[in-house]
Amino acid sequence: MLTGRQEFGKAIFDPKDGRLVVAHILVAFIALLIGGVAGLLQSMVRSGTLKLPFNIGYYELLTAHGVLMAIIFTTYFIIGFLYSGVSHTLGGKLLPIVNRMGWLGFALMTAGTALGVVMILTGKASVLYTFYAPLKASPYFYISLVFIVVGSWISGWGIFYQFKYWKRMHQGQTSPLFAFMAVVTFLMWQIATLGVAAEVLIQLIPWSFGWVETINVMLSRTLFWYFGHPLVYFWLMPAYMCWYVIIPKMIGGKIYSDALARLAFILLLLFSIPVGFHHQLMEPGISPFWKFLQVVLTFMVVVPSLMTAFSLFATFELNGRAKGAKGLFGWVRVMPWRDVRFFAPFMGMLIFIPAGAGGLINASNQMNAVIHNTLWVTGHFHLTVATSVALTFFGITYWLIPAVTGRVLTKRMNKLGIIQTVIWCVGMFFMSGAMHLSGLLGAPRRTSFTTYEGHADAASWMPYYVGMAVGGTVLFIGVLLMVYNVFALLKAPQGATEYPIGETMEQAEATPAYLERWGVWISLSVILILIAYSIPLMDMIMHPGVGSKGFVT
Ligand code: HAS
Ligand code: CU
Repeated sequence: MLTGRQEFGKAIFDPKDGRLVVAHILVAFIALLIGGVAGLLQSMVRSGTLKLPFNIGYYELLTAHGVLMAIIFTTYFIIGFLYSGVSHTLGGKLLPIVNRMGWLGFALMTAGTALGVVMILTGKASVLYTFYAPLKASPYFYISLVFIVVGSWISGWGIFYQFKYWKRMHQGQTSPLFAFMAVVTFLMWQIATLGVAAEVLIQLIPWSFGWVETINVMLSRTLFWYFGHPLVYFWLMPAYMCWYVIIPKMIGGKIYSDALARLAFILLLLFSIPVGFHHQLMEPGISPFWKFLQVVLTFMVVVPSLMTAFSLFATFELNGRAKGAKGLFGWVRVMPWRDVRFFAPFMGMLIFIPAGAGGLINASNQMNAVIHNTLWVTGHFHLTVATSVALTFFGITYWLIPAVTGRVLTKRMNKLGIIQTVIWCVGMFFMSGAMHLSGLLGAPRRTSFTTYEGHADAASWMPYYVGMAVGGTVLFIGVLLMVYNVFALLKAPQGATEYPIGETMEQAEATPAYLERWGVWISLSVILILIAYSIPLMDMIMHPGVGSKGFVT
């Protein structure tokens, strides 16, 4: 258990790599801060309690909130976290070229982010974070996305490079679990982002420059969701990396099975991508058979999450029994509840149970008809990405910053971290709960209309809007405290914090070498994508219907 004796091990993190990691983490949390401000303001503007200068309205603020929280915060944090673990587990230092690739990726993404934020706040890209056509943004907004995606590619290639180099130097050895997972995550990202790259380069940019008059909306949404669903797993997989690799160490236990963890990640690679239609179940223009097929695959991608849940319970229980705990839930007592580095990710796990269950509801065609385009969906993703994933990332921060900067987590910081976690859970309980319930009553998402001109149903939503506002305000305090914590961690007392990588249990089976047969897994992934997408995509291209011109709100 780490509580009470954080200063152990020797400080081992390479300072050059440390700077790269800290740069990513800092931008991530600055994005969280600005995104949080935008989140608070959009609710005030929507409810009419605030009017902002420069015509900054609900859609501008909601776009800024979504892009900064869901895309910028996550991507920067993930790259920083994965680079730190790759540096630590693959040789203790990044190759100079990999470090430089990390900085190049960082520079491109940051240029893209700055351009994108300016476009959004000046009202030239009020298209929300999914940037659905026929809503049209300035071409420079789409160009900013190109910078962000290409930057993330270069960072991902850096991870591949370091991994390949390590494998060459360690012929016949199994790679470290963390590094393996980092490679799978970025392989998945690489394949998935091809969809959004095609959408942006072939469709959106020529259309927003006016080189072509109209756009094939169906095709653009399909390319988006080809990317958009794996996007959510790109957020989730690093959280799973913490749950599988870091958490066992935090609780003083062992990883239940290295092989199972790798298999779960391979399944996530295979099944994350050919499932985008579960976001398009209510759209015309896709025949039911292909929706059905992708829903089946969607239920397949649940399997690795259930494996993860199983594996975590196994780790927890075996750890408990090793420490003398008895009974079905005896293990609960021996967990380090007072250590934020465990507590925050654990709350993420716990909340992922109802969050995932909500996902299963969404994916069921008939129930999707009830909740699609309602605030229920907003509630769903505030539990998944904004709680399970975000709390896990927060929990990581409390040891990651100390580990890479040669500092220690103080008792006071730990306490502030626990308070921050509780604030987050309480805020989310009210906000996401109210979103789920009002969604069931039909309250729509993505609209600044709150009263629907006196429509009878709209009155029933009002109490929930109050709940959302209360929860949102609590969460805003949570954002402020988290950002304070990050800066305080950067100034924490110097010392040595070990990078906490768990070990596999002695009794666990050996890891089969076929899990690293990348050619096989990539081919299988491509085959599944071709099966799920070829015919419907061909259909959309050959029968484009009437293209749409752009709309600007
Ligand atoms: Fe989702 C919409 C289906 C997971 C994010 N999702 C969204 C959107 C986002 C999002 C952002 O089928 C909105 C996009 C937009 O703007 O339109 N989602 C699913 C399904 C899953 C799922 C089937 N979603 C996620 C994750 C996300 C995320 C993860 C972010 C990180 N989602 C949908 C569908 C829609 C959708 C439809 C479209 C809705 C519509 O109509 O627009 C599954 O992968 C979930 C599987 C998860 C589980 C839970 C496993 C539990 C674990 C924890 C164990 C806990 C322990 C602790 C061990 C089965 C691993 C226990 C301790 C104790 C003491 C008890
Ligand atoms: Cu999805």
